[in-house]
Amino acid sequence: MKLYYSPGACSLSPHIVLRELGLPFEAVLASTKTHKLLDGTDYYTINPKGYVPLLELDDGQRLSEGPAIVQYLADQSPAKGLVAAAGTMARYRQIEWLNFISSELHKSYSPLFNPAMPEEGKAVFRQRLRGRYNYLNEQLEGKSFLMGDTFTVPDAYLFTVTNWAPRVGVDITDLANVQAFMTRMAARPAVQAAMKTEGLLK
Ligand SMILES: N[C@@H](CCC(=O)N[C@@H](CS)C(=O)NCC(=O)O)C(=O)O
Repeated sequence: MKLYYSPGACSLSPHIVLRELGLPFEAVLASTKTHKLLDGTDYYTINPKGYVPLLELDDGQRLSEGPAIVQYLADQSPAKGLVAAAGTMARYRQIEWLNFISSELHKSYSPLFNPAMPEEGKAVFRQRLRGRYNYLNEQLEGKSFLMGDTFTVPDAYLFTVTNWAPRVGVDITDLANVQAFMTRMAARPAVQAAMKTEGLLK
């Protein structure tokens, strides 16, 4: 498999999942700034949406959208327990989290990276994010991960987007449960390996 990624972008989530699962893959840099691969290939010819992540399977099929990719990957190695079985309530809880992170967090961060967004607009999204993190902080009370004691795919996504907070002025340093979650995640060998590959850690 190939994972098209850009350093520190939301593609870090499936990157972490691939490493947690120990699946063989090639990480292919597709810069979100240039939309070009290192060999000059126009990334739009690979993914017409132009964004990462994109997973290319060994048979050439391509799968986009982070929440779909992480579920696909985790379903390849069900014994690892990174996603619950299809049809169970636990699976719907994981989808519920993935959708929350995608629509309520990820896409509220996106305008904060957009130089065309005026400061007043950014303030609205910072405030919205703060509200969502207050909720998350309550949800993480007494839990190590979103689903309880064990790491599952939404945790990789939550870690990935929350890592952006200090870069874009979202102050959540006082939210103890969120901070403990981030520290716990950052200590995982798979997270460190993914971050090293992306040049985010030495
Ligand atoms: N709906 C997509 C959104 C992916 C997305 O926003 N990717 C960003 C990086 S975090 C990107 O590649 N932006 C560059 C672009 O849109 O051209 C998903 O959930 O996978």
